[in-house]
Amino acid sequence: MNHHRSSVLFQQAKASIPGGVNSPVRAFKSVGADPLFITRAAGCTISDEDGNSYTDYVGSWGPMILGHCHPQVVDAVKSALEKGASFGAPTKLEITLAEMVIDAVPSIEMVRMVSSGTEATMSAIRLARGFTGRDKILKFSGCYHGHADSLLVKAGSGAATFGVPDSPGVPADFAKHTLTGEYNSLASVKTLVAENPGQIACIIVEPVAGNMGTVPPREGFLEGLREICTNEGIVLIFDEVMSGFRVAYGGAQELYGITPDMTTLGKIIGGGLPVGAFGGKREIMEKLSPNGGVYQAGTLSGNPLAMSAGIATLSLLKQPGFYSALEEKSRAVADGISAAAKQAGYPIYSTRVGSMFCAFFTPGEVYDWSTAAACDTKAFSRYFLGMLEEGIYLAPSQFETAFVSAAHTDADIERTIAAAAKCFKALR
Ligand code: KE4
Repeated sequence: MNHHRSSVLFQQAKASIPGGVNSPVRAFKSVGADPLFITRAAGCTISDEDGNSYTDYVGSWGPMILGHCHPQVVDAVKSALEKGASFGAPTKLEITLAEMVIDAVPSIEMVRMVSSGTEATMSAIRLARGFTGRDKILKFSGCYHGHADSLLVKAGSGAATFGVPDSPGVPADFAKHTLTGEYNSLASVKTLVAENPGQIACIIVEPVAGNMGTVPPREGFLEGLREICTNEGIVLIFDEVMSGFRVAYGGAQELYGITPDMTTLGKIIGGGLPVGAFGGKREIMEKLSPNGGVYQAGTLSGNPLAMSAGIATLSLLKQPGFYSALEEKSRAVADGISAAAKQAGYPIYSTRVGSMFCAFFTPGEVYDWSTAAACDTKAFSRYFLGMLEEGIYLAPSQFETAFVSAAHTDADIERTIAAAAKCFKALR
């Protein structure tokens, strides 16, 4: 495929935009290629500046569960725009979406809208600290919760259980309040909690990890976190920015039957427009300004265009049979790719939760960051570029999740599996 125009645009973009992109993972750095510049998308098809079209499994990193340009979402945004793009004042639309979220996710008694997942997690953590009066937080290696300073932290080396910055610009004084456990390891959590008694405000976790590839929670992991948080007075935050309305209408907490104290949301609830949200128990949420003292704000929070897209999207997801139909498509494509790898004699470890799936380029089980990091990323890159040549658009990193939409047809899935078979054979 010819990508000339995209490459020319990428060079031009790099002169005015750092790295030529407005979010790093889009730069295709980890797969050693120039990114494609997209002109349009419809259904599960995305098209680039050179006139190439691809079957899309990125779906804007999760939001496009209906597929691109669903007519009811497009119409909802168009009619909202004709009434005004933004007022900076309350609207009925915000009540409608808030009530839909509360209806979908029973653990959420009140919810505040923001404009990104990062804002949602940053604000939820501040609220948990304000509610508990504690400073420390606990996250997990391999989980990503956006780019707020307290979350760009990695485990301190050796005995130091304090976090250390994972990015220049994050002061050590901020990082030291962030503890890092190992995903699927309750033992690591119990050790950190014992070492920091009465000091941890919250544990924030992706109930289905989607930012180290797709890593499901092992039996008992989420239940164990719930028990520890209940016993220790720690706020349990499920970061469902990716899994919310993705793995079930009520998110991973519905799928696994675990009730967090707070939930963060994003992606799908904006239907492709900028929306994040954080919500939870009334007694916690009431601590938020203007009622309580924990400050949080946003010029475009609850924006009428974004609310309209979210309302239209959730209305369609709520239709009977939506998730069961998506489950069948997702099973078909993930199992088909896994079978193609096996047939080619190429070892991968395949994971899937609902319409989130991943092929890990390793023969062993992947259940946390260290086992994910052992993957052959060079082989993944060759697979990614091979699939792109076959017209299949995957996330340009081994440590991301592939997403199936309602717009993927059986023909799209068959073409994807055939492309994977060809690419795995070429890797041998
Ligand atoms: P945003 O600030 O990007 O809207 O959301 C941050 C975030 C929070 N929590 C979870 C579980 C997330 O997956 C994300 C963002 N996901 C990445 C994809 N791995 C967004 C893609 C990007 O950074 O460009």
